[in-house]
Amino acid sequence: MTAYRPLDEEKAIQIAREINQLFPENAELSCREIGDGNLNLVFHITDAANGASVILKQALPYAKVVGESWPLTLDRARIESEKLMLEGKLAPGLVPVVYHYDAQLALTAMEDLSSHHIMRRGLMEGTRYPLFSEHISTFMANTLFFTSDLGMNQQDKKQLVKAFINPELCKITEDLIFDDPYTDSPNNSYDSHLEDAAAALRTDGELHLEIALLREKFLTQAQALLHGDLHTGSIFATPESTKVIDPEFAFYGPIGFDVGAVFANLLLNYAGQVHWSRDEQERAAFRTYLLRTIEEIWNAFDSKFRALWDQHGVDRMASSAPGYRELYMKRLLQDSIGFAGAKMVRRIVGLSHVADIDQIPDAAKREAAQRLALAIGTALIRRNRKANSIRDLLEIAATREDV
Ligand code: SR1
Ligand code: MG
Repeated sequence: MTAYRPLDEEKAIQIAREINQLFPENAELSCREIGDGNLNLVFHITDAANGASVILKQALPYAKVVGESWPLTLDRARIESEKLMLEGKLAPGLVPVVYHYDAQLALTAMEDLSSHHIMRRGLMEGTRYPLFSEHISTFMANTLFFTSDLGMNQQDKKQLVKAFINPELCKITEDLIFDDPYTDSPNNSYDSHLEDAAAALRTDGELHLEIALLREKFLTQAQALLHGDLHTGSIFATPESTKVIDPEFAFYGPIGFDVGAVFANLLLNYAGQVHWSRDEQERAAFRTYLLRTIEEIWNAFDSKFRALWDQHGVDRMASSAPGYRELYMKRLLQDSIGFAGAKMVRRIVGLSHVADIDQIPDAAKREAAQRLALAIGTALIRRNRKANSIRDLLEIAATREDV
């Protein structure tokens, strides 16, 4: 049995050679560590002779973004590889293929997606993804419906809940999204020009009530097996293709948390367009594109989820009780809007930000983007339980002004 050790590039090549049939026996392999996320090592291994390549992703026993003082379970590598394989069955073509999982090394070998770009980067460069709403709505409808009590055997579901218990990574979310931004936490991090806005978050009782209710949902509602961290940095895309990666935060939680993550990250890019667009005309056009994408995602998700319910629903009461489905879908929308708001706020004042905003070099423009993101985020949180339609979210975004 191989004991756990963090790999370097040389050892990663050795491991890749041992994986059945990935490369010819005497292949000359080269390797680069390319991980730019918060938690893991990622090795890109290539065989220049035939263009074959693979990604090896290894969990570190601590959060890389903070250092060894923040220990973190290696079990997240198992969760990630099992979730990727399940997603591959439920949403074929929308996730990388897993070739191999090594429990001792906390390592997953998977399809290299170098032909794609991280969607967050693409949006920052002004790339449009015309098929994204179609793809991500299918990904979410299929993975969420078929792991919920609506779409799978309810005893088997309880076994899945057990297999995907993920307390340490859930705790990160509980702290970083549903607590720290609303208190004077040492985890928080924000530019000093935002001190007034950060202070206001700490004393806003109305906001705290909504966050407490969203937090309760996150803590208690085992509605479906979530991706758990579905931001645009967890999505590889081209205009024709979408691949969702990085489900190490997977656990049984409220469906709106995944849907809201997608909305939040499109809206964070919307706020960042104060810098990323060349002029006002381009900014208005790109923002319109982003809002249209959100609307398309919700509408497609809503109709695909309902269609799956019609064709594959397993819960007699849920399918027959008058008004139940309308109420269920309305609550999903409201949750998605609330979670989207909470996710926007954490990316401005909490630990771990987004490049769409943080990489704006001009301080005045960065501040404008941050304030716009906070204005949209807090308004979404306030509106969530009162929302009736995706147009509530669109109206909130479109009527908040750049400052
Ligand atoms: C300490 S981990 C910080 C963040 O990175 C991940 O992508 C999650 O979003 C988490 O909250
Ligand atoms: Mg991640």
